[in-house]
Amino acid sequence: MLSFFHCKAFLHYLVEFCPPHPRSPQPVTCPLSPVLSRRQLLTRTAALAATSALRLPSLAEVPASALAADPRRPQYHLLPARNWMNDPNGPIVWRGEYHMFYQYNPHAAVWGDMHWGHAVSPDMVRWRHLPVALAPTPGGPDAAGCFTGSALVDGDRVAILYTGVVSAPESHATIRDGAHSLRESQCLAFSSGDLTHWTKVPEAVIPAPPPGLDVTGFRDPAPWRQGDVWYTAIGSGIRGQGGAILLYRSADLRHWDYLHPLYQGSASGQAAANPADSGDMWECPDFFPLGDRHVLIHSTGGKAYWQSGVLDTKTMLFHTQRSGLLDAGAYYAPKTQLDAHGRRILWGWIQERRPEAEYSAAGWAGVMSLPRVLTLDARGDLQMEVATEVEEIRGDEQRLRFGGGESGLRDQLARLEIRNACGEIRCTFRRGSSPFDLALASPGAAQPWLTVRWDPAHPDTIQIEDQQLALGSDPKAEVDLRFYIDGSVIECLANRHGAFTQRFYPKGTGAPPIGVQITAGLGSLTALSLWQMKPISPDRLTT
Ligand code: DQQ
Repeated sequence: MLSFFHCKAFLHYLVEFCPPHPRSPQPVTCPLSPVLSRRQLLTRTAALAATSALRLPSLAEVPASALAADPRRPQYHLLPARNWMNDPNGPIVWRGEYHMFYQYNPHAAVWGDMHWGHAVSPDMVRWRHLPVALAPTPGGPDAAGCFTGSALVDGDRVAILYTGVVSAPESHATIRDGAHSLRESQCLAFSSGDLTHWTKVPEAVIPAPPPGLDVTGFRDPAPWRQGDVWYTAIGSGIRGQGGAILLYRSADLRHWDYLHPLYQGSASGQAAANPADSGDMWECPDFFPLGDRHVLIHSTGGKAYWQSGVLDTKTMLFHTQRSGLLDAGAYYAPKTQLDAHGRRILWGWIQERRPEAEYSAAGWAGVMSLPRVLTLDARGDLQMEVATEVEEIRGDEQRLRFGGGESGLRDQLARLEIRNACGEIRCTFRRGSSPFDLALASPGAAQPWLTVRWDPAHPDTIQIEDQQLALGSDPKAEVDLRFYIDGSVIECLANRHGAFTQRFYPKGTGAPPIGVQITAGLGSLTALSLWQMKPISPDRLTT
């Protein structure tokens, strides 16, 4: 029988890709939430499956030596040793260590056959892979996949609440996106010790969406404890009414009562085969207190959003006050945790931005973002900065020295570079009366990898690539840009408010050096430093 991941693996044989833009080609697929051509793919797949002469392409593993030599594989971000990863699942602190789980396909570098990958770290930076934590159980409520969920510490054990999926006829399916017909339910598993052995509760603990609610999806539970009570948010949508986060309550994690939507969006009015594409299904919720407010995160339409506001603990309704985009680039399905110091840490899935045929052939796809510490500013807008733990893998600093005039600065700038596409750059400039233009580029490359433009006509925003991002509420403050460059990823944060994650795919067998070009506004520059970053594993495989 043709399994789903086999179908996915040969879809690239079926699709005529447009020649990719060298910096940011459009994604071709994205799990349960893209998809420029799902219908088209489905039609072609079905047509091919009906052809008896059809032969599957070989799914031969890319050798570890090739993965280790791939200059596009990040060196200080977490990613599995091979194959596909997507959403972060259940990051927690347990017995003094950080455990990260993530959506993982152990068989191919394409989405499908979802398992929970598992890694452990002393500091959220250096990781060691552990065996797969959850795999589908034949005949069980997760027989067709262990989708996204959360881990929580429950006394002397850890529980995972996650979405199990089974194949179902369309009339019973909660995922009907033109390519899949799956029924979702919420499942529970427990572990203790080193968290490498998990015992599943055999039946789903929330077997179906609330009766009478015509949902557009029902997945990705995000539980929290309030006093003696467990609550969980579940990503959903109500047909004709828009995306929604459903709220449940439980005393023991096993028996759950549906309360009401914690928060509801409005109908997009758009037709899409997959409601997660149009914004009519909200995936991967996360809900937590931050400062004196609460924050709700959800993902839909290929982007992740935040809202801050007030949770009325009597009605258990969330009243939103401020909202925004979490990251305007390749960043989806984020999830948070409390770290060992009580900071709220955000993790996100950095998606690929090259055609599936390319990442499938490379043998790896998807990267975990660096840990970002969340806070709220005085207005209630979300702020984020990369956790200071990441500074521990910095090498020597190369710093621009001021005092030699503009030509002196230009000479120095031309010499500063990150080698091997593995480093961090920090830069600050004054908001003056003329524009500031910065690009990250490699010598001889036709185009820069990332462009940033600040224009005094719009002093409270900054343009990164084609996105205009808010800089926060203090108009006098200098602009502080931080770039984390790693193989084929650049995580960029502007004044802790605007975030943009870029993918770039240099050709060739070596990672290029990357330098900073400032084509306008050199006189407003106040500081520039570069650090080479130390790889977290000797062979790009994260051991
Ligand atoms: N990915 C998971 C779903 C989730 C989606 C499946 C978001 O649970 O809604 O891999 O990327």
